[in-house]
Amino acid sequence: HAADTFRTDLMTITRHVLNEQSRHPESRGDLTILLSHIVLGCKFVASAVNKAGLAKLTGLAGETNVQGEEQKKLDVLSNEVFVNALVSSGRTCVLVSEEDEKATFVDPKLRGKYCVCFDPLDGSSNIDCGVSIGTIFGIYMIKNQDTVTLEEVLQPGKDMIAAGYCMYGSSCTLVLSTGNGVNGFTLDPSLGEFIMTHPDIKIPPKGKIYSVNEGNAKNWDTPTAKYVEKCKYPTDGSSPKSLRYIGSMVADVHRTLLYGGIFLYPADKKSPSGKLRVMYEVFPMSFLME
Ligand code: P6P
Repeated sequence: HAADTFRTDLMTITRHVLNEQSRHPESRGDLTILLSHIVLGCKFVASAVNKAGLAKLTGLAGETNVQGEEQKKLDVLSNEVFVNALVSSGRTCVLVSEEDEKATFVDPKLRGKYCVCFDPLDGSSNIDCGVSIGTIFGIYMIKNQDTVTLEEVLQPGKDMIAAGYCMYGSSCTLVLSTGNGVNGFTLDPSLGEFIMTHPDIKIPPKGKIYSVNEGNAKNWDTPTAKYVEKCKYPTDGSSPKSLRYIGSMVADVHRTLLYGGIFLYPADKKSPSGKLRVMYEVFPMSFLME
């Protein structure tokens, strides 16, 4: 029984990433170092997100906090945390963040061979009501180390080498793939470690849930409207699907990955090219789903 109580062979994200690295003897461990910096960023943001509500109560998140410093909004803070973590890893050369108008070209002295596209805090409009939010990231290997240009972050999604998200919800869950399966890790705050809780995640082949913002129905094109109608009024005698829509992509995708079904944000009259951003929402989530 004691063995059950104190399991010490826990698989942590650090051990998992190192195991993955050992599958590539030629690897110098650059991706391992990069991922460890991203993991640290996630731990920091998890802590800040969990305190955000309380900070408001204690007046820390007003215009200025007790030290008279202007209290940063969570998405601004998260962006600074990830930019600093990625730059200081010494393994990146160009960064694209949802929070920044322009790409960040890393100082040549600190440059590495990876490009990272990320949304530091996706769904941040949901923060104040405590709905799950998350960080989404996608990683490319630079194609031309000598002249780093924007082209490096405009690579096709199929060239992405790793992607993941960290969901800040009832628990802090990090889902990661470096191209060899998808694994989920849950932060144990008492250890400060992400423990593998969802090994080798595979989306169930069939699902009973559809996830779409029905409020956009007026703007849908006919094929979309017909598809959603079929979810609600199946013509093959199957039971209608359930609608679950959180409005935070990380939470909607995470539920879909674990429970199955479909998450869709179709292009419509209001957003003719769709709403979700290709570089740091669609490509990373597609990488994980695929
Ligand atoms: P809507 C959040 O702002 C976001 O980018 C995604 O996280 C989410 O899936 C989507 O927008 C929600 O959009 O129009 O349904 O509120």
